[in-house]
Amino acid sequence: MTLEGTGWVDVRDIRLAGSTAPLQVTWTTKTTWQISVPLGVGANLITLEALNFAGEMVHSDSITVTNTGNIQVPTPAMLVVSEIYYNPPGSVETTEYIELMNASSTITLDLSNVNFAAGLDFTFPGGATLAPGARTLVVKDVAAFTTAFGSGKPIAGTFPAAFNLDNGGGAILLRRADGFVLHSFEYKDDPPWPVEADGDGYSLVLVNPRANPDHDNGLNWRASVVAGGSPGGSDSQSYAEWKVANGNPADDDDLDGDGMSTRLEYFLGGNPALAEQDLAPMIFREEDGSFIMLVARSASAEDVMPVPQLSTNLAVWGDAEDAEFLATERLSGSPAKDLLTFRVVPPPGALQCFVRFSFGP
Ligand SMILES: [Ca+2]
Ligand SMILES: [Ca+2]
Ligand SMILES: [Ca+2]
Ligand SMILES: [Ca+2]
Repeated sequence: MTLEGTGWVDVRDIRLAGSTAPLQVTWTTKTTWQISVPLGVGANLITLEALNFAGEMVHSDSITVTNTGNIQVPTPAMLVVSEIYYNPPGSVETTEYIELMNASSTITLDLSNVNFAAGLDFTFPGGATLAPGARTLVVKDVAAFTTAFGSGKPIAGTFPAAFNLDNGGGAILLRRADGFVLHSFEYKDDPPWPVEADGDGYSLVLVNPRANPDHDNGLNWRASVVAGGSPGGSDSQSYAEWKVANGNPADDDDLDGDGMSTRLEYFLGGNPALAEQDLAPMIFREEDGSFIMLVARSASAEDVMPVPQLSTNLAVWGDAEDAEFLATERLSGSPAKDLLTFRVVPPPGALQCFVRFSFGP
């Protein structure tokens, strides 16, 4: 929403109370200004503070605005960092990008003054919005990006001139205009994060972006399906789309008799019409009694996640809360899939212990 005001001579910056970052002010004449402020749904108490040239607060004023539309300020679950291309091949890394996604299916997000801070310094302009399901990009270099990925991508802006996404991993801090932290995490280039994104030309892609994934957990990231990733779009395939492409078998069918249901074939990267005995998860017992559990995950599958489970009696099963995610490794062949490795340690004093995977969302 745009607010207008007059006066306030000797005013250098205007900010929202509680924020240290100034708003973008448009001076329409010498004494009148316009600013765009983000709005949540319902009543919004907006307090503006004016700073003079010495950085001192010289004026403060409040107004209550009621937002009855379906545009609102982002929450961490709604606005996600969906893709990071931090290490393009070669020594010239001008095709780097970072992608944000509106994970909501109904709400348009107000990106006014949403900003990356620390390292990557970028602020979305006042009035910027992101439609439900849409994505937006901040890129290193528009010309190099367009040469690599084509034109027509939703580019919001560029990195600061000297900035590159660190090839050794780095901190990402995404904040709202009011200073609220949407996401603060560190992407990594070492296991269990996908190492294919570290120099093999793949991007990091957030898994299950609509499920409010913890951005700090490497299990919630994968390498892109193809090198270069999918800037501005998605490289995943919904279960419904995949089923249609595979003759629309029923969810629980096992037409090829390999022990994997239709839904499991989707998740594991299998073919529902081809018996693949090697699709089954593998479990080994180490000398110290811990279990090493391996399972494939289709790179393009969504809305499902492997969860190691544990039982001491085969009757009651629970998630193995302390399961350690060790590694992900891209397997050869098509479709693209990754082999995930976990370690599960039996509970102390357990006389016997059993493990399995569940594939819940
Ligand atoms: Ca880089
Ligand atoms: Ca993408
Ligand atoms: Ca099957
Ligand atoms: Ca199969």
